[in-house]
Amino acid sequence: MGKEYKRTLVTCALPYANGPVHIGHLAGVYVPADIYVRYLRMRGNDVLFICGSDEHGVPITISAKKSGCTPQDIVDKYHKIIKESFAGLGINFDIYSRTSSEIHAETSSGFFRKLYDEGKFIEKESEQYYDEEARTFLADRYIVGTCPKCGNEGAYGDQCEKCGSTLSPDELINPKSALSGSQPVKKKTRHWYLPLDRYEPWLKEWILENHKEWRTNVYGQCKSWLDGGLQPRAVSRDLDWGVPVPVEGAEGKVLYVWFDAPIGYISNTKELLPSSWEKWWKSEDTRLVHFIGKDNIVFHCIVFPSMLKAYGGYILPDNVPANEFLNLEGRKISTSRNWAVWLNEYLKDFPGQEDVLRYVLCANAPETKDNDFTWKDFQSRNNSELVAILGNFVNRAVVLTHKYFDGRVPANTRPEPVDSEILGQIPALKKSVEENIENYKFREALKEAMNIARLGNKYLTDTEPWKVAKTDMDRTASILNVSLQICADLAVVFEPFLPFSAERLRKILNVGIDAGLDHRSGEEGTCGENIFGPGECAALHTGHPDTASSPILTWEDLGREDILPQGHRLGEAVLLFSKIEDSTVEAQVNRLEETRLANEAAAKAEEAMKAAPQKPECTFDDFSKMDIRTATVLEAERVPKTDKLLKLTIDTGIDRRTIVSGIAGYYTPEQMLGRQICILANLQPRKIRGIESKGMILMAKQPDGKMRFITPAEVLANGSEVG
Ligand code: B3M
Ligand code: ZN
Repeated sequence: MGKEYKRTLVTCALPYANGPVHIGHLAGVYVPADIYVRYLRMRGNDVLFICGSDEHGVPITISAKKSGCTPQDIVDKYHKIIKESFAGLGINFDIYSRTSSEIHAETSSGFFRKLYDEGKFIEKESEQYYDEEARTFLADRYIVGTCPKCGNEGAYGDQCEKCGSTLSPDELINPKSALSGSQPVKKKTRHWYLPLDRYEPWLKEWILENHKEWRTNVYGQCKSWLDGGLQPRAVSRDLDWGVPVPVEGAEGKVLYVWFDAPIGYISNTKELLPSSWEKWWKSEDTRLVHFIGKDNIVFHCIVFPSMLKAYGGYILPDNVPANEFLNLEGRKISTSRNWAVWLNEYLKDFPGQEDVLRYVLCANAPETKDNDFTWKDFQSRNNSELVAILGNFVNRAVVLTHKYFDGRVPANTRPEPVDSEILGQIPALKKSVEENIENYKFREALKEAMNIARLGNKYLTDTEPWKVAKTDMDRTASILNVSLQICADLAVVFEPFLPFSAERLRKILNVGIDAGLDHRSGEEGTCGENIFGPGECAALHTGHPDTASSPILTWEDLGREDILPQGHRLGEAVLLFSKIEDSTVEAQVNRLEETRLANEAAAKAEEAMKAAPQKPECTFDDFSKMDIRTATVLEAERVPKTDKLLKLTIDTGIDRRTIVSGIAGYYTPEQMLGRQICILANLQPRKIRGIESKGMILMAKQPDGKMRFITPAEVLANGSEVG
């Protein structure tokens, strides 16, 4: 693993607290990070695992406005949901705090103030859109208008979601405030900028020269940003939600969310280890690794490192293993369209099957390219890999040991060459698991771990101890002894990947594990504001077996041929995994189908809601030729042999006349009687189905296609001129 470090600090992207986490987040960031941390700890490393909710930013204020509550209500709700669901999936952060915390406000504003006092910012006045009705500056996302690229009238000031173009508010046609709907005006405002261009030479050396080992997608994105030339980046915003800018006269301004959020890693560490956090962030003996999704690369490889460099005294990330994106059933996961598998819902729908999701998300992790999650694949990996290989092997080995040897590990009385041939393959698989995890290749590492289970399963199938037992109990003893050693290997190797199943397997084998959580050199036993309370920590971290004499396994035991001593008593045989039925998966697929149909209907309705584009301009003279009057319907009847036409007799205030109108699909003759309407009185008369029609009734076509009358708000004199 290159340079020797005394400790490793692992951070995970702070999820926005305006929705639950979904499988895309898990596959991209949290499952690989948890595997990495669990593994490092089992290898005896001193590791700190930091995360928390990212609670600022415009999306949260928009969610609050939409829900008619405060941003604090939104983040309180989702911080709790996210934190509990991470714990539910065994993502064992040492702390999961939040950026609306007091300590974060102090830390991030103190960070800003130091850079401000040392003149590390550029101060610039610029013109921004201001909503005079709402009396607030408008963040880009709060400005809507017509996309100049595709004509989408619901484009935002920063992006058009229809054609994907990145926009600036000035590019929008007919910009409007999303808050009040009014036309925003340009107003001067002062902001602070981090001059990233000044750090370009240093970044080029630090990344492009010294971190060629970074993942291709990460290195490539950094290179294109650097080759493109960096610009000063705003670090403050005109918003009323966020960490206030700690400068006199900056009322109404907050730190830009991407300035304060990464500092959340530091404030969360301070919160957990008040007296020893600095060695984790300021000592060169610490290796810092950021786990993120690819959309966060620039912030973690360019912006945050430049901030740390500007501040001075902080370490920089040794690696940023960003994953690509996970799609769902062939479509991009979308929070706003509810096209996702939400972690909190999964845990409710699949109790006790946390590891199935961990397994599938790791096996399908988008490590080098976007990948796809399908419920069919979820089911088949569970049934044909976890159940049929890992679970089946363990169950057969244990059940047969209970059957023939009273549940105790038998002596290896009749070894044969095939035994050592099988066991001899495990050290190489162990090494491959280690190398792949240490190089952030978790998919490959999982496959190699699974190959140990495949080995065992094939060994049992080939040696058929249930048949051998009929004639040679000594050989049966050896076969089961070997099989149980492999089960013990699995109880160790799957701890990082499938901690729940590994724990269950250790219970079956009646062994413990040293998961290495006690190596942390922070405040001993401090769990801080973390996911597991102090009591739970011990259970999860070491999982002591029920008898003092039972072995406590360590990573180093993996690959040994005598992990379980002869005579060791096993626990009860229980199935590690259960089959997932078609009906279970169909229910999930149906839910997604309902979501898709609902999205389609919503998109259609939204499309329909959009007013038809304006007609070409007309002159005032054109308009003055039209004689629009109020009128009242006196009689109404259907026109025979048509289903669309009504024949109306109306009082126009000028005369009584007949108008034939195509509104029979929307109104009955009875509904028409006595109704006051507006008509175009001087439309040239024409014969419709043999009836002379003089004039036209003015109707408004609705988004649903129905026609509605333009009816005066109060009863007016017939013949009133409309102008
Ligand atoms: N809140 C997550 C995202 O962009 C963002 C990460 C912050 S990490 C400091 O989805
Ligand atoms: Zn567009």
